[in-house]
Amino acid sequence: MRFNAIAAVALAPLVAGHGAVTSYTIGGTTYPGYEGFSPTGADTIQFQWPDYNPTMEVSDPKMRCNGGTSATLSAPVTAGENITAVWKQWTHAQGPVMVWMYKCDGDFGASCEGDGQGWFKIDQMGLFGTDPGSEDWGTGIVLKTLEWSSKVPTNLAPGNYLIRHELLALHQANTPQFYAECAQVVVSGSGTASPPSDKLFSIPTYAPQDDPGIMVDIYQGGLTSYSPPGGDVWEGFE
Ligand SMILES: *[C@@H]1O[C@H](CO)[C@@H](O)[C@H](O)[C@H]1NC(C)=O
Ligand SMILES: [Cu+2]
Repeated sequence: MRFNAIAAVALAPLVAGHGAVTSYTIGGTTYPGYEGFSPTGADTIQFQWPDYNPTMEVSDPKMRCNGGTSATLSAPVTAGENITAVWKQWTHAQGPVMVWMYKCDGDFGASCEGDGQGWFKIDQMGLFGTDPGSEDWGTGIVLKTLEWSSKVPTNLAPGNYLIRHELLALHQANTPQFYAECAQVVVSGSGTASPPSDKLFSIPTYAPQDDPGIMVDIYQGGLTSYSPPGGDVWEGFE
């Protein structure tokens, strides 16, 4: 949202309108995400976070999982299967969708909060048309369909992983808004692959704040192509 005087009148409902991943579907089974303002301690696969406010700085600790650090549940997924994130509502149609994973050292919990340079992209979509003022963006698809489906790399090594869905809203010039949530999944399969170090990033601060994919005015300067911050997807074959 633009926090101008008119919007401020209706601030609370607008902020709630940003939405979050409220459930995940894997292999025909639905797992609970987090709806915000739920009673604390709800059983979810998603890290529970404190508020719906956008994260504005790529270095903000809330970048990682919107301030959440743990969940009581996890969902099983076989490498090569898709994970579909479902939003109850979403507001903005300009900006990329980025989906990241992180391999835990062992168990979920305090030792698996996403520390260090361990995050890799499994899926992303930025601008797929030529008019950045249009809804031809990954987040434009989320606006219309309220879901995003991503394939877990077929040869990804089994283990406990976090999956992080990140919507970067770019509708306001040079004022990026990040919305990210993390969930716990247990990957099975016979894969042995792990991403090479050039595909691994730390979150927060996977890119500088002045990255052209972050600090951008999509309405000026004849922008016709766009690269999401944080590099390419790891296809899973290395
Ligand atoms: C699975 O995810 C990929 C992206 O990783 C997507 O292209 C494909 O459409 C998805 N399949 C289904 C059935 O949703
Ligand atoms: Cu907004």
